Amino acid sequence: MARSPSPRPRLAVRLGAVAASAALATLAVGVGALPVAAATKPPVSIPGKVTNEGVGKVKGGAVAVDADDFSFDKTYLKSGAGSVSVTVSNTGTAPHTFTVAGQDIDVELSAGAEKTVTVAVSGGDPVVFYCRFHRGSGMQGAFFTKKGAAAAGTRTDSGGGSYGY
Ligand SMILES: [Cu+2]
Repeated sequence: MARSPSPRPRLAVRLGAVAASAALATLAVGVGALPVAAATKPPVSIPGKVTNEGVGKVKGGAVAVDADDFSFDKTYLKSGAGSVSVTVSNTGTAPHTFTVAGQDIDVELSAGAEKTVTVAVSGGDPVVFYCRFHRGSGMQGAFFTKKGAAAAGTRTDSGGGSYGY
């Protein structure tokens, strides 16, 4: 690469530093003024911790979901009842799974991999999907047809441990 000699390198550096600190100041003001949690409220409840990356929509019976480190984007997917073709892309660096209990869906994706599965969405309870490796850190989400519904699995069966009733 040819490096063009700048007549005033020091000035350029100084201007850059000023611009950067101005940008940082603007960012700080923005963060202080806006409550982050107001962005997306979970439309349905599912058991356990959920890292909420927002609400998406199934269009024409299909949707794309990113499996990232360590959440699904989007996390909640509004859908009509029926079969949904879900293309899952691992955009993270860790391996992830896309798993739906009770539907025999459990695909593993290495970093950069993409797989398509078909999920059956009913008009009733939300259909929960999760990553087997990182569910405990909030890597799960759900398809839903109605806001305000609660997943059947809201009972305490997700941890795999004994609660000793
Ligand atoms: Cu994962």
